[in-house]
Amino acid sequence: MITLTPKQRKALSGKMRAEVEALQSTTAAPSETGWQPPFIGPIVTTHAALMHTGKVLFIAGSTTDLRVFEQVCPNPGITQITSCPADPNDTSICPPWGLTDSAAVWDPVKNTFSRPAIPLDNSGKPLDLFCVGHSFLPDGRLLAAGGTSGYAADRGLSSTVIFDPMSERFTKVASLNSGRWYPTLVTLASGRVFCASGINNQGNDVDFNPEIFSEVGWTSFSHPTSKLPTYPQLFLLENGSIFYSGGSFNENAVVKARILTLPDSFSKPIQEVEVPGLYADPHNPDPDNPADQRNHATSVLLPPAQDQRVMIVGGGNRFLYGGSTTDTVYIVDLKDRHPVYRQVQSLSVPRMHVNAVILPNRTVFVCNGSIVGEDTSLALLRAEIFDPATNTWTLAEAQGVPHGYHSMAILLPDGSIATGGGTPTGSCNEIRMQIYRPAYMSATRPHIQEIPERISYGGSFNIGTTHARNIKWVNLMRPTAVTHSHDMEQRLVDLPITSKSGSSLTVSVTKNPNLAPPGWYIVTITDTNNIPSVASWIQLTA
Ligand SMILES: [Cu+2]
Repeated sequence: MITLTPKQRKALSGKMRAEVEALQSTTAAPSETGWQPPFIGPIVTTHAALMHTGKVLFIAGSTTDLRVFEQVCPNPGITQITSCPADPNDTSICPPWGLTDSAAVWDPVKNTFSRPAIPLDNSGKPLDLFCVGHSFLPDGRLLAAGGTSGYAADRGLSSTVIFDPMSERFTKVASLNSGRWYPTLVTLASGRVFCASGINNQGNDVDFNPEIFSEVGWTSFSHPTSKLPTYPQLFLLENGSIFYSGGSFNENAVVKARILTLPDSFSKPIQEVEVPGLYADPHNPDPDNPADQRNHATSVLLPPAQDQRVMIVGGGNRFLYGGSTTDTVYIVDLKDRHPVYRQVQSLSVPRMHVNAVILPNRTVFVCNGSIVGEDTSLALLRAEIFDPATNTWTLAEAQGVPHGYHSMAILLPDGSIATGGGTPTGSCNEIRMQIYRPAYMSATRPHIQEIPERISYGGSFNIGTTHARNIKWVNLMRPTAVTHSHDMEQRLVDLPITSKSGSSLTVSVTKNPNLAPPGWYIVTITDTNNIPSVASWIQLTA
């Protein structure tokens, strides 16, 4: 962990000032690569999910109870490229009206927004979808469970909604058995969805009895897990177990990283095995030590998913707003008989409220966050790119907009990354967004000319491409569903190439739905220069 002196902090922000000012300038033009000029998004993008229509669902809900203020953060010199409705009287989707209590659908190609209606609660008010958990169902609809029922104590909603990307509508389905504020959802091999943690209806404790969503609604396990923190960073493993990486929302002084194995019946206990190596003092994790707390660290199943390596990056101590942070990075190989976290190269600076995005060239892009809690003056940090083949980081350019607590970053089908969100110290809503275009976007890219719409487990299929001879990887990538530094969905599964001709590749699909749960994916091909194609959508079914 690095502790910065005030002088170091000043030097750090000074070093990047020119770069950031250039980025924020009204005269900044879009460029082929790097961060693009900021633009105004539709709402504060606390939650984001890439749908198989190519559009992105954003959910704000009340987002930290700022609804009465609708306060927008200062945004110097931004380029406003939001499309507003043709009818000048219709301001419903144009900021600064209605930034919260809402959701929005963004078309990243046209840069237009629409606003889906939120289902109502029993008293006729829109459900507050702030702090739901979300993951995809096999048909591509997004399941979103829990949320906010009040702030007097932070109380969890039990309602569950489904967003259909085709009709772009929410519908209400069977509620959870418990209120859950800050739960994590994991889509399982069966297409059912596991839900853990979240603060209950009374706001007095986390509900530690996980539930599973199926065709009959939610069913609870009768035995509790250990006291998993809120928004536990969970990953489905190839054997069907679930890994808790140690990353979470807010305070976690009790429960260390572990593997949870679900029983074959709801009445049996969930088995838990601790994964050591992450804590300075394994017997006594320190709530004031960011390296022990990992508050708003980010965790990622490194590409390809077949390697079963999870990386945890940065994070803070128990304080959201002013918390000290760590630059340390650890990786665990979950194929080992007795997996242990091992330290790898650190970030260039400590940071929390970070996001990690798997790129189609099999690197991981890390951005957002601040060196201290939600301090925006220490938030205009360089992005950093991790190469899992060498376990090393490369620095990218600094961001022009601070995105701290309640921010997001997602991969778009063209290979760029969209960032947005943030509610610095609860004082305003950051509605600027920014796109990062990795270096590969200016290269000559391979193209997918032909690909099936649907594939199944254990089969093989052909991809038509004139670049077939130069393709080294075919990637099956699950689209993102991210909030609070944790993407509950993204993973990159290798599709091994079994044969090549001049104009086509044949690849095989894993037999194991734990490795790639049923649902919609994007497929990309990467050439021998590490240049990936634009993505094509495909549905993986049983
Ligand atoms: Cu939050």
